[in-house]
Amino acid sequence: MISCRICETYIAPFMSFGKMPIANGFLTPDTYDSEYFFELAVGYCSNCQMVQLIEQPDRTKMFHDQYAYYSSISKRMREHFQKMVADIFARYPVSDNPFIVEIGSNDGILLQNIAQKNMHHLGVEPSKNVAQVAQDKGIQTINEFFDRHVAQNIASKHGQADIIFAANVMCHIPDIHSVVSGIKYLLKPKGIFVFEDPYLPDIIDKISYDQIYDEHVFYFSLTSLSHIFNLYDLEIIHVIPQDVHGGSMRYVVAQKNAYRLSEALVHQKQIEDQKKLNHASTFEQLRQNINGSKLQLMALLNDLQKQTKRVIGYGATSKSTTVINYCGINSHHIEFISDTTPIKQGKFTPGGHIPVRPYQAFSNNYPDYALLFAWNHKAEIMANEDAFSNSGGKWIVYVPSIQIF
Ligand code: DWN
Ligand code: SAH
Repeated sequence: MISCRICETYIAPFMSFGKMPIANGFLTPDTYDSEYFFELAVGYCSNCQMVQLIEQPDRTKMFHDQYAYYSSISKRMREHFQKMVADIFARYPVSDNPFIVEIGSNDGILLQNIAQKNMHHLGVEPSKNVAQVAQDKGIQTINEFFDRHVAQNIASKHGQADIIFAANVMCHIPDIHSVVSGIKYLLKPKGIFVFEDPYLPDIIDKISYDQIYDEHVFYFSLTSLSHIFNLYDLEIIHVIPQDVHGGSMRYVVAQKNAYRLSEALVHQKQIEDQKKLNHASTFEQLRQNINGSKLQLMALLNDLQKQTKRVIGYGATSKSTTVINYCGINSHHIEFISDTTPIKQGKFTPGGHIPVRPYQAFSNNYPDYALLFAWNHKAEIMANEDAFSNSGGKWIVYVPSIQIF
């Protein structure tokens, strides 16, 4: 049992995935002995409905100077953030000399679209190596974990912000009270806070349980988020569903009563109310579905192993750490995982210790099957991989169900 990070109600886990390593903790054999593990388990709060990890490793174990996720690796995501910035500026015109902040700015994938306009901006990014990439592009970035204290420092140095962006980072920060109170402080009276994160109903519907790993301490819904913003006199004024990262929601937040609430928001709330996100049966069903997905995937991989088929993994994602360790996938099932990120190449996956190799290891010697761990980038990857399919190669996906194509 833990107490809810939002409202302190007691929470029991509805599912445990067993011992799990750090999702982005790619390693070399000399450090296998000191590899860190924790129990990956999730629960939901019966009061405020926030779904959350029972235990999360210390943030310095996850975000440091060797952080393995470089956002700009995906062309599709670069285009996504370019369009996001354009859409937000079109819908919410800013004053003459605006100040734009981004929390979790990584390698500058989003802020580069602001810096190009010569606008006053600031990224807040604790992982030094990715922050450095942004700084090298001329993007103003401070190497800090955002919280209330950092927000106050930013406001005293730069003034309040017109827009605060945050993509795939709000769900990473356990002290959400400090973050939301910092946002309240930093935002101008008519400013907006725009953020997006994986959406709980998508995870439930698609059984995309691999979104559950150390970095993701929260699994948001409109209902659970409304509760926390309300405590700080902020409100969600608009939502726009996104098809990136397997189903995300973009939320626009403002000071209470500063803007009219959108029809899309009212509509989404109605949809969510039918999802029974406060029922134990919803999460018991999810637990059973996750277990079923594991059994089917392992039956397939064991069968292919018996047939001595060559199988490789495609994309050494954070998500794959949950699948590999929960299902018990090892280097007998999967020869190696192909990944385009230099920092991951030549290393071994967390826990499962499957080799990670450059893309050429795949393209120079096509396997019989490729297990698509980067299933959220399926459209982008399929557009590039005709030659593999034409060679007779087959894809395996496991979200929303186990399929071979
Ligand atoms: O929330 C988070 C999201 C935004 O990014 C973070 N906590 C960590 C990370 O999660 P992830 O690692 O699951 O993200 P991706 O975007 O699914 O990772 C894709 C991986 O696949 C990268 O390592 C790059 C690789 N890749 C590849 O080898 N070939 C990707 C593409 C598109 C490709 O063509
Ligand atoms: N926004 C990018 C990166 C998402 S990965 C994208 O959508 O692609 C999550 C990022 O949040 C990492 O770069 C990590 O270092 C950063 N992060 C983690 N905790 C943070 C905190 N407290 N404040 C700011 N950034 C944080």
